[in-house]
Amino acid sequence: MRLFFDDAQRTHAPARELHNGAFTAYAETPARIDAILRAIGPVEAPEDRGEAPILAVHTQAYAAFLKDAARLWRDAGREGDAIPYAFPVRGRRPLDLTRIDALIGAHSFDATTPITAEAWAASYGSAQSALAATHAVLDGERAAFALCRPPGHHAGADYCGGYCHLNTAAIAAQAARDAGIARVAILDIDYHHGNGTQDIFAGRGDVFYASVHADPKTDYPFYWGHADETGEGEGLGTTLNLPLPHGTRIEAFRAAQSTALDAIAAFDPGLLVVSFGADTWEGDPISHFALTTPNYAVLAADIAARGWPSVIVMEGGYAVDALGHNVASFLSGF
Ligand code: OKP
Ligand code: ZN
Repeated sequence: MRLFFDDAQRTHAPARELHNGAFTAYAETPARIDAILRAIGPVEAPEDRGEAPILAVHTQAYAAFLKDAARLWRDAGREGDAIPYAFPVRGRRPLDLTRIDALIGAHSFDATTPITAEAWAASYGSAQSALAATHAVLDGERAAFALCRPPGHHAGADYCGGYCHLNTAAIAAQAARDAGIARVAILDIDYHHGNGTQDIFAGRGDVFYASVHADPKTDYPFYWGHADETGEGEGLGTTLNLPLPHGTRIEAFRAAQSTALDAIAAFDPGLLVVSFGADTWEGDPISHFALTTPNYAVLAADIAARGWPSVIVMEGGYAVDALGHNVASFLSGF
């Protein structure tokens, strides 16, 4: 399997995040990259396909904000990473605001996603890795893996959150659409619901989004991922949410994934994007499922058995010592 990663993806390294009312060490560290690389072996650097495939998903204003935020933060006399504190909860409308605190709140849905000076370059590399894997599959590979970090599935068209800036799964899916694949499906098996991916495609009938995740009644991101969210307008019926309780083990997870795969099969996609998170592992420090390392090969084999050309993008997984083994197990199942 071809594997893609860009060294620029290492550079984004926030110092701290707001967690349960206190600043703690940022969980989504560059060390995650080395853990995965040690386990999966040599990777290819992606070709640079420019900003167009990113702007096919994200707004120009949001991209400009990601590039500018750290400089605006410094210009305001601040040190460290840019962090929002005010959010336009009651309706978002196009106000011409320029103060950093107004911009960052308008382009964020949480306070746990600091914007560093390197956030754009690292996320741009992550997006290019996803695009390289997508084009490898479009060119005939059965499956390809993008070591995306920062992750992507919480990022919407014009907002960041959940350690994510650019939605790599959405960028991959849209690139496949733009290459002529009529129907694309996204299977999200990270522990957390991929609210950004859902938002991006909720109103579209050409991209199916299915997610197996921790119940948002108990887990972040709380406001998305409930079972009654099934899409809107032309996209009605092409969103499927399968929330599961704390303590979920392989039997229940595998059954839910089968339900998602059956729904995707009925949609009959020409290409599958898998948002893979290893934060469903039993020892993950911020999550509460109980999958084991060998379980990932089983889940991947179930996906591969469906026969769709598949692009795998990395999402979460925060138990750094086990992360590489969990990713290697998953890829072995393909
Ligand atoms: C990103 B991905 C609250 C912790 C929540 C954000 C989690 C983002 C997960 N105390 N922090 O889906 O793995
Ligand atoms: Zn996650």
